Amino acid sequence: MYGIVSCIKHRPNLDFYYVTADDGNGGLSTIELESPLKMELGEMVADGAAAGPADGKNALLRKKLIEKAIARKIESALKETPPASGVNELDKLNRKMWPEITKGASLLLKKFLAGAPIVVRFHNDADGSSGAYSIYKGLKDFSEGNGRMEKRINLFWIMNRGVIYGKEEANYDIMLINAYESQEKPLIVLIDFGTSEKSNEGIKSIGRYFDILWLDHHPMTGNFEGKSLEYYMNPWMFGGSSDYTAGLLSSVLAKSFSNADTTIFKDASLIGDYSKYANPYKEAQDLSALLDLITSDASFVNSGRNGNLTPYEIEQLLQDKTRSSELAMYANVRVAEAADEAIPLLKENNAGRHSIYTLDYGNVKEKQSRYPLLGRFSSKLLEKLEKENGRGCIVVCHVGNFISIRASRDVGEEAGLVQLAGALLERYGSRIDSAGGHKNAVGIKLSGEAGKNEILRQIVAMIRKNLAG
Ligand SMILES: [Mn+2]
Repeated sequence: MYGIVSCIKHRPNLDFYYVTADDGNGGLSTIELESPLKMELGEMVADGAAAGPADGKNALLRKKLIEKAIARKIESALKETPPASGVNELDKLNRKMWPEITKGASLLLKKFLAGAPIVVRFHNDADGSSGAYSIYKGLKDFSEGNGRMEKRINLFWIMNRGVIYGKEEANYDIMLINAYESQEKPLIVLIDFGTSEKSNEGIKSIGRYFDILWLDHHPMTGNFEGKSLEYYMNPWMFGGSSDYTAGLLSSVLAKSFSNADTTIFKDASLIGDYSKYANPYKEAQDLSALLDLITSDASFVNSGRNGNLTPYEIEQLLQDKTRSSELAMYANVRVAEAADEAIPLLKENNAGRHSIYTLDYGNVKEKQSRYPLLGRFSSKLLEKLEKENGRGCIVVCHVGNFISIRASRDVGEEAGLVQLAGALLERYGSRIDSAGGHKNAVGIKLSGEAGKNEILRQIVAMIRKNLAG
């Protein structure tokens, strides 16, 4: 067996190496080793020791052989057809997206096998975390018998608070991979990130350092530059909609190269995002509530160490059946209580056949916990009002710098929520950090609380106008 040094982590005393090794029989593995000997990228390694220089004709030949072995391994892993979903519309979409999905999967596997640094960033909600977990399960299944996937030090999972990939996020990710030298360009996977123009700067600054695999399902509006990336995929490009969640997309991608069972995560993502494809059964509902809780406030899982959440931690939590069902129950109860408390505090505005309810969430929220986050709470409140009133409506909740708008399924389009986000940005651009979402859900982050009331009044006025027209 021989391999080549494909990635190096430089450390003060002992460098850390990834070696992509070919056993000559079509078997391929990515081995990690520490060595006091200085090795170079592309250097040949046999039995754990340097076995030849990295330069010259031989090195090139070896590199080609390994590349071929990687390509062979990917080809044999990729499935011919998408997994059957049981829903006609989804099967159709999956078939249309399949070439893009398998192209994305090939890229992911190539980086993974070549030991390149990989950063997976996901939105902190049930959808985003389901997506990240599905990718994790897929890679774990794929690397079965190939050891240590969980401990791989150059595979980073980062929960992202929000749906913007800005300069700050970009700088952080560049810093993460700075200690590495890699034959393959590092990869970043972005899951459930939205299509804000505010991400353009982040995209621009990582282009030199990363290949980008972007899995999303938000409507593609404005001058978002991510959509022209080579590995950008979004059901909207294939006649689908936001109902096809990022968690579902990631799950299909994971299944394109593995036998990982990600079904319940896919289902939790559909429930979490109120997709029309959601199939609400108890286990998936509980998982969705649980993910929502721990992505809002990771201290439920990791005692607040750093506020990050990784698939390893999710996996560990789910193995503890008692703890995870307790937490799911707590999440459900806490959200229901908050919605109950909110009802008497609502202000109602009439808009034709519908009502627009506004709420200062600061009067409801527990100060000591992040849970429930404003967006999730707004969805629950909407659900409760729909049930109580027996008809659709709109809720506008706000706390601090954040405003969250939710519209019932049959009202959102008419209320013009997606266009509303754009109009607000145009009008109050300097006072808004971000605004965007789906036709039934919009989130707005203001740069400060000053002027919030004016913007709230404007939101209500615009929605009323749309509903009257
Ligand atoms: Mn989503």
